[in-house]
Amino acid sequence: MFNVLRSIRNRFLLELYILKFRKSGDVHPLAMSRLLHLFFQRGARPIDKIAKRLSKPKLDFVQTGLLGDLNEETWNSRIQMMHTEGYTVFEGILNNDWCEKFMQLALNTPGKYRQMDDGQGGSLETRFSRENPLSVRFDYDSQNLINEELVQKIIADTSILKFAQDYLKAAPILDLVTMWWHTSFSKSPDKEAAQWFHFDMERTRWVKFFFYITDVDENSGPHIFIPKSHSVNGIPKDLRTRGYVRLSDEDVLPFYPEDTWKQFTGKRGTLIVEDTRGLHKGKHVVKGDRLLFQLEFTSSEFGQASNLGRISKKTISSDLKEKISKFPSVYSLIEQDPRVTTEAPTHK
Ligand SMILES: O=C(O)CCC(=O)C(=O)O
Ligand SMILES: [Fe+2]
Repeated sequence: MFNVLRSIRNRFLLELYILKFRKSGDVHPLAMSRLLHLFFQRGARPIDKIAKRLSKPKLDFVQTGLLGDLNEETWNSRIQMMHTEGYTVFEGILNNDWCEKFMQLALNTPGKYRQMDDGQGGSLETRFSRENPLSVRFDYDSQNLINEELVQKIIADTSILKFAQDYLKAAPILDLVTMWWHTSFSKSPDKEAAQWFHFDMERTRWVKFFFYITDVDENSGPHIFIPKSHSVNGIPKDLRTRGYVRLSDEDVLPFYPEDTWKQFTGKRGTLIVEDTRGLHKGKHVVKGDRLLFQLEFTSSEFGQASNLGRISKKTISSDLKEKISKFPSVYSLIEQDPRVTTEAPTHK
């Protein structure tokens, strides 16, 4: 009885937050935890309904750029695969030159070692050392990435924007630009480093683009996804009711045997597009390391607060400037200096 009342209260408050968001664009700080509660109780169906209510009409993107070679049939079958399986993989999306440039960027840009489950690691801003890493994970801040020409080329790429849009069935909003290393520092998988199974649930609907910048084999920490686990009843209630926690392989095995898991080994330049509402993790690195660049697009800012940082007037490329003026809502989570948009970005 108490649980029923709690669920009704949660649903009611969530509805209030949604109304306020639609009116003012303000996201309540508890929006994400209310969404999570709804998901734990009822699965993804009601979340999808909210996503549909919050989504904005599609934008007119030209399909040229990194994914531009795909013909219509292949494009549609890839979008279809996203819907049925929850992922799709493209090889050779970034050429060697781009991967080299990303590598130089990673070695020259400061970031932070992440504190691990045992409390080790964690650092002030520093450079990453491939020879002597100090933790199992090293993260870069989006503020430092979005001012780079290379990154600006990718976030201005309309084939990527169109792919996100076609999957989301709504205008996309860029809400994550990140890059990180996984290393062999630890002997066992680390929860903090997302090396245990989990689902993401910070918004109502989103899609992630993972770009491998190093060659990834089965020892260097391939990304792992469980196909179809993104679907409306893909995460069984038994697992959902544990909350927003990391799950061990043993927790997951009764529902999804290991031979159903998809392990993505691949050359540098490989792109994995994935709906991380499904179960996923980065495999523990046994040998070597893995550098990954990632973008996320969402159909609504409702959920976890997000700010990608500021692009300075000095560093913005003319291409990105043009895209921001043409599609301000896609870049509404980036601050510009000064504003290059002609109209205020929408926040809904
Ligand atoms: O590092 C990985 O492969 C997992 C990353 C992850 O959980 C995420 O990006 O949501
Ligand atoms: Fe994740």
